[in-house]
Amino acid sequence: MPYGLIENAAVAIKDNKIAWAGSSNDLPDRYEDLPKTSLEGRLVTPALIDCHTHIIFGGDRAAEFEMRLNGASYEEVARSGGGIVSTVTATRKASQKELVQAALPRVDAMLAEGVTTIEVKSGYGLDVETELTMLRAAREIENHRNVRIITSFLGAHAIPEDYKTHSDAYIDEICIPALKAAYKEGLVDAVDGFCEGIAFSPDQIKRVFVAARRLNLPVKLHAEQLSNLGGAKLAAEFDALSVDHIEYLDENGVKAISKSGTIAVILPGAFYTLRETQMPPIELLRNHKVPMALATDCNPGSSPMTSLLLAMNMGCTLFRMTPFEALKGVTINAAKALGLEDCGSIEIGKRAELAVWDIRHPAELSYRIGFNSLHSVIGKQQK
Ligand code: DI6
Ligand code: FE
Repeated sequence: MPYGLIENAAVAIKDNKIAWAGSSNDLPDRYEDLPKTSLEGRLVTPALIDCHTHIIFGGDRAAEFEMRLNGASYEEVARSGGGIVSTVTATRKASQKELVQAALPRVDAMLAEGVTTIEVKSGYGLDVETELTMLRAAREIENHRNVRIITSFLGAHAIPEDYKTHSDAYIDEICIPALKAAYKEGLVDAVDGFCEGIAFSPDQIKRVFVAARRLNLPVKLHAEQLSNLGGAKLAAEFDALSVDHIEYLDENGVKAISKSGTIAVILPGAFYTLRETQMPPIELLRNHKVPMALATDCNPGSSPMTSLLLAMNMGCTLFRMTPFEALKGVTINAAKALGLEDCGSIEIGKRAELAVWDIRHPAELSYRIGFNSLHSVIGKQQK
């Protein structure tokens, strides 16, 4: 049965872990004494995982969105202080507390759709102090909400104004020192980069990855989003957890990540916002058995989206992913993209984090547009 769907199922939970799952007729006697909750025939899935977000940032870019729709050119937007630079400026000005307060409503929107794990990147500081502040803010979210936060250091996200003409020096003087300082404080779960003509070259990313390897940290990469620089192949050489965006990934790149066991993270929110026309190579990924994940890419520029359910719908409608692939993309494959083995499926020993839905069939999660059928979330999340 696709989805491994079980009618009239029961799940036994002990010590916040799944102790047993199967048909309720087969529930072993030893669980009879546990307190019971009836879900009245509702559908249960693993709780959702958003494995790629930039949810911590200062300010917003609504004004520039409006400017562009009123006919302003990219240059005019940039000259009036718009674009990623404006987010960097606003993020540097914000305190840790302000960054957390600004992020919480976005976090709440995700939690309301059954998400219990969110990956959060740095990358709008681009100086040592602000990169650290962003990661501290990300970790602090766990003190305010019942959610598990996984961090990625993204110092190599964009070239700050004062390093425009010498981005190599940025890698040496800011990015790698910031990574080391963040690691020392326990703020880094993985190391990410943006490998692109408008950002960093494969050679520069490689230096960041070498630094990550020395610290024993896993890597992932924004690769092949706007062009094909061979970022995915480089990431595969470092056994990357994931390569993300990948609209311009070709078959050689797909082969490389299939060998390294790297997850392909599909981000339809950015594709949609940028009105991209190059589709990620879903069929090639399928043929080479590369597991696919789906995420919001929540960020103020290319994906101001907080709905993982909408990302599922877009993955299906824009990219022809199947609803089954979409659900795996926000559960088990999203867990793998974060290197997590204790969540993402309903299996004995995993964290008891379940989403309960007012639907009959799992395809309804991807089929609806802008409708939230979450009934409740079960299970206390533990870090
Ligand atoms: N790829 C993107 O689409 C965003 N970052 C990245 O690496 C853009 C971020 C922004 O415009 O604020
Ligand atoms: Fe991103």
